[in-house]
Formats: sequence, C-alpha cells, structure tokens
Amino acid sequence: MSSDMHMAIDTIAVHGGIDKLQFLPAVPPIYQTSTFGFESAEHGAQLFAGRGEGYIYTRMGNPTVDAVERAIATLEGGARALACGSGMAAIHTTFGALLKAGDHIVCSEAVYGPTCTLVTKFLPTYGIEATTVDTSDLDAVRAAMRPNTKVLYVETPGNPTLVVSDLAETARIAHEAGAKLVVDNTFMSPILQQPIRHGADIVVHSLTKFLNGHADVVGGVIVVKDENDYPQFRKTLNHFGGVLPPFESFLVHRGIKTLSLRMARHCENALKIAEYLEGHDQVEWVRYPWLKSHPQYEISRKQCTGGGAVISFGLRGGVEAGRRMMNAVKLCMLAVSLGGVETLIQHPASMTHASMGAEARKKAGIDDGMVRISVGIEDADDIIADLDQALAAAAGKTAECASHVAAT
Ligand code: LCS
Repeated sequence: MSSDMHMAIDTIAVHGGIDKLQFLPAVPPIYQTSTFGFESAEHGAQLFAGRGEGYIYTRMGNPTVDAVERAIATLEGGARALACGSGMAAIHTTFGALLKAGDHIVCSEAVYGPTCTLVTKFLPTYGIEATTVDTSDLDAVRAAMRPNTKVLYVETPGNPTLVVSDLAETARIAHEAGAKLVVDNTFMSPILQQPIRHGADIVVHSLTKFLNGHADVVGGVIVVKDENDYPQFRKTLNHFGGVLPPFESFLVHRGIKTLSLRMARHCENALKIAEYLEGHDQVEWVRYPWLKSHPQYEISRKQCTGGGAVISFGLRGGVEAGRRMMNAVKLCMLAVSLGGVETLIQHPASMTHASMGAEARKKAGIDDGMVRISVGIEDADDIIADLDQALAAAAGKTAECASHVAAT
C-alpha cells in the first residue's frame, strides 16, 4: 500500500508498513542481523552523518523493525513510530526525550502500576517533579498544571479502574500550559481510539497487548505526531537502548493484520460479559466504558468506537470472594496482562498494581476487592459459563465461611 493512498483503518491494518520493501514479498522478511555492511568507508561515514540510504546497526534501525513502525504510525495517524522492547521502555524513553531536571509532569492517578512507580518514585530522583490527578476531572487537571509542566500524561481508559479522560479537553489544557499531551492508548488500540486525532502529541502502547494480540511478545511503541519531534525520540531510544528486536517486530506486524477483527470480537464479547456481570446478584459493581452505568460513558462513546476488552468488578464478599472466584475459573486463565486472544483474570491490588503501594491505590480508586478481566475472543457463552460456575463456587464457600464464622 503506497503511503499516499487514503484507506480505512481495517485496510491499513492489513497492508500498512509494507510499501517500501524490496522484491515485493507479501510479508516483511525478518532481517535477523545485528549489523549491516557498508559499501565503502565513505558510505559508512555518510550513514553515520545521517545522509544516504542504508542501515548501520540494529539498535539504530532495521528494515523489519521499520516496517512495523510504519504500520503503527499510519494506524495512529502520526508522523513516525519507534518500536521499543516493552511498554515500559516506550514510556521511559518518552520521559527521557521530553523531560529534564527542573521540569514537572502531571499524570493520571489510575495508570498501570509500574507507570505510577516510574513517575512518582523514579522521575523525582532525576530532579523531575510529579503530580498525579484524576484526569477525568478537568478542573483538577487545570489546577495541577504549573509553569514548568512539560508533560501531561493520560492513560485512558485507566488501568484497572477504566476511568475515561476527555482527550480533546486534556489536549487543550496541555497546550494552553505549553506542555505536550502524551496518551497511553494500550487499552483501546488505534482501532478504537486515535488520540492524535483528538489533539495528543505523543501516543504510547504496550505492544504486548492488543497490537500483537497473541501473548507471545513483550514490546512497546511510541508514536510522534510531529516529524520535528522525531529526531529527539530516536536519539533517546538509541542511547537508552530499549529497542524491539527484528523477530518480535515481525510477530507484532503479523498480529496487526487481524487487529481490527480481534477488536470487534473483544468488544462484542466484553459488552456481553459486562452486562452479564452487572445482572448477577453476587456482583456489587461493574466498570466497563460502554456500560451506561459508567461515569464517563458519554465521553467514551464520543472518542472511541468500542468499549475495549477490559472489565473490572467487585463481589459482594469483597477480597475473599474475589480470591475464591479467581481460584475457581477453569477456562479463564489466572494471569496478568491483557489484550490477547485468551481471557485472563487477575487481582490488581496484589498483582499488577501491588508496586504502587496502598495509599496510591486508594487515591486512584483501586479497591482491594477489585477483580479485572481481559476478555478474549473465545465464544462469549463459554466465558460466561465459566464465570458463572466460578461465581457459584465463590458464593458457596462464602456461605460456608459465613456459617463457620457465625458458629465460632
Ligand atoms: N501501559 C499499560 C496501560 C499497561 O497496561 C502496561 C502493562 C504497560 C503500559 C507496560 O507494558 P509492558 O512493559 O508490560 O509491555 N500492563 C500489564 C497489566 O495490566 N498486566 O500485566 C502487564
């Protein structure tokens, strides 16, 4: 697909990034090499000076990696993309490119646990101040901005609370304050949400999730809207070193071809399961962006084309009931991560968000009893049957436990 063709996102997902390949292979070959030969000493010197066509060394660029980067940049509507060794590497590289000692960052309080730790514990050791706020509360965001704020970092929907932040409004606040809006788009994928089209400057993803989609790669990506920002990001990634290797790039590029189909099935299944959970008497509360009960339902409908795959909920029996339910699932896998074809279930307070600490979890609304599901692309009725038997098992044991407590 030539880069000057304007296609729908489903078409871009299949053909994006493979327009510049030699010999016209249907899929990009894996250039499994760490280094590239120069035609001459002059040619090598030219490439190092940033002139001429060719590759130098895989940390600095590789055709297989370039192909997946072009595909993702096109899907997100950005100028360029940089594939990284993990989502955390993408986020760290972004901070490295945009922040220096004396700067300030404002960050969503509900984010992936290690992102919160990176922002609130690591950045201050580099002399960078950090404030976390509920980024769905625009007044709170406005109040948190300072003259030295260089980055407004928004994860929407937030992991694991699914709090949705308004992209167009947060972009306006960031730009009025002279800061860049960085959006973690992992939970939506570019199929469901394209933050750059709403004003974001930078988008990051954990490729480990929907973009790869098959739970067999750890990777991340940065997409920059403005070509002028790209050299600083490339330089930072080159020096920090957290790049995505060629084989992983090949796998992610392959995964992207079915992204649109997978997202449609994820969303269809997840809405059905969220409605099932909401109607279950043992379930106290459910959060899913496309449930009408979600506090930011309207915003999610406005800026996204689907609710995604992730649901969080709490059981009437609290932490113990949730634990029993997670131990009783048979089809769903008790594991962290999300965005793969298989349904995963986990406990944020003791797993993905344990590193944040109890105080930050409380501030972010991460209840100790919260259970999180990443709904896969299996048959929705099979997932519901499994959840049903697990909820029944949890209830049985809760009743047993209650009667035991009453008897003693
Ligand atoms: N951003 C979000 C929103 C995430 O959910 C994760 C990982 C990352 C960034 C980091 O990506 P990684 O370095 O792992 O590729 N989220 C995980 C989760 O919820 N369970 O396990 C990992």
